[in-house]
This record gives sequence, structure tokens and C-alpha cells, in this order.
Amino acid sequence: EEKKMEWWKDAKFGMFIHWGIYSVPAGIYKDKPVKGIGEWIMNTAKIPVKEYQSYAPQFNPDKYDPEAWVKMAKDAGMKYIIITSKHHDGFAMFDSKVTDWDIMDASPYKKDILKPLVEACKKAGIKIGFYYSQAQDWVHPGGAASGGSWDDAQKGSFDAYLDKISIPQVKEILSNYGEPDILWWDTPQNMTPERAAKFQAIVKEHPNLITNNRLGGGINGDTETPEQFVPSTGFPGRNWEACMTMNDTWGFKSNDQNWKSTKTLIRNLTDVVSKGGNFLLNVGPDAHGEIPAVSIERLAEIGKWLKVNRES
Ligand code: FUL
Repeated sequence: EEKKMEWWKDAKFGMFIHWGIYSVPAGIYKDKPVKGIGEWIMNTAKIPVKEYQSYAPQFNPDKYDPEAWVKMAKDAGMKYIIITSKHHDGFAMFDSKVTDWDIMDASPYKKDILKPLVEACKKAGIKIGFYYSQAQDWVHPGGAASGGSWDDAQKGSFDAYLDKISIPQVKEILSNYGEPDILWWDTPQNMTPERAAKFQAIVKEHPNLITNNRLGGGINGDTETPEQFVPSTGFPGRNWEACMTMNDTWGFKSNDQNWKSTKTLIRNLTDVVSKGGNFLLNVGPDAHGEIPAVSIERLAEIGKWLKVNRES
């Protein structure tokens, strides 16, 4: 077993954070609820690029308290945090030099979201990972779009998008915050072996970096990623991590109140861990930077349970 996986295998439990511009519409477009997961609202409702970009001036998370989030995760018994550095809407939650569609230029907040979270994690001994949507990008021209593009502004060369936006941004997140522990790829649409190789070359420069199996182009990565279910058996010979939401969305939706009970979440956690996997449980902060109170409550209850029942 690879040395870099040791902490990860011991960790068992982590926090997924889906946070971005989609927390502004929060599941509502033109006064109507949009079905499906909140972070997909732009695609699901086919919101034009310019119109979607007009949400960014409303993204000013005055309540963002990364130290409190890290404490919440730690008290819940979580050992690592993975946050969306850029989701499919292409918005960089960090200071990116290769685009204006980022927290510095497009939002009034104008402060790097990742930096203080990384610092808080370091202080608390919590590992940090970045989710990065390498292929799907519904705002930068040429980025892939599931179901096809819906706005002329999205048209362009996928390879030019990879070379000018995606690859440079991956370099940014891997070099501007010390060495992150995890890089979490997603939805490898149109990822050929040739394209994936460009990303893999960067990964190789970070020998302790753990990557998942969603880069594409035939690259396996270090972990399998069953999503929204607990597999009936594990993945023999492979490390795996089941990711799951507490309600029915990853990104914040004001109208999703379909919360799993703490009991269900603890059952899922123990089910996953008993089968040799890690459990990556999601929270979706709102546009102010507040994690829903219902999520906070469940995290605290899970932490209480683990305090009594976890093998140390
Ligand atoms: C999926 C994404 O498309 C969702 O938005 C979410 O990020 C989930 C964890 O992975 O494939």
C-alpha cells in the first residue's frame, strides 16, 4: 500500500463542501423552483451565461467563518475537508490569474475563499482537499457541458479551454496553498487519454497528492467514488470513498428540506466504514457563508455518537 494513503485510510470520515455562485439562486430561477441538484441550476434551467454571471455581485459571504467550519468538521469526527474550488459553473472560489470569473474580480467579496480554510485546517490538523471540475465549465468558452451548450458564449475549442483555463487553474490550486492533500476531479466529459495525460503530468509533480477516479482518459487515480449510495460490497484492491448529501442537493437550495435523519447518516457512516471505505458527507453553505442549521445539528450529533463509539 502506498505511503501517501495511510492517513486517508485511517481518516474514515470527511466533509465535502459544495459552495459557489449557485448558492445565490439557491434552487430558484425566475421565481420558479428548478428541479434537481442546486449546483446544476445553470444547466438545468439553461440560464444564459451573462444572466448567470449577474448572480456573482450578490455573492458576498459576510458570515464565512472557516475556523468555525473546521471546528464543526473536527467535532463531528471528520479528519479531512474537500471544498469546491471550481464547480461546473466555472467560477473560481480562489484568486485565479487566468480569468475574471473568480472571487477576486467578479464578486464584491474579493478575498480568496480557499486560503483561510487551508490555514484553519492546518492549525487544526485537518487534511484539505480541492474539488476541481476539469472538463465541465459552462461559462468559459470551450468548456464541456453535459447535454450540450445552450448559449453561443459557451462555444469554443475544448483543448484551448483546457490549455488556457483548466490546466493553469489546476497549477494554481496545487501551488498557491502549500501542498493540498487531495485533488477531487469530476465528470470527465470529453477527456481522452491525451488530454488526461496533461493533467496527470501535473499530479505527478505532487507525490503526496491523493486523486480520485474521475480524471478520465483511462486514469484510475487513487480512490473509487460511489456517489449517493453505499455499495453492497467494497471495491476489492481499491481505496474508496462514498460521497453523500444530507438532503437531496450538494449546492445550497433554499427549498430542499428532505433531510436524512442523524440515525440514517450514522448507519451510512458505519456501513461504509465496515466495508472498508471512507464517508464523505456534504454540506452546502448559503450565499452568506452559513451552513444550514439542520446540517450543523446533524454534524454535532454524529460527533457525539462517534465520541462514544469510535475505535481510536
Ligand atoms: C457530480 C457532480 O456533477 C455534482 O454536481 C456533484 O459535484 C457530485 C459530487 O459529483 O458528478
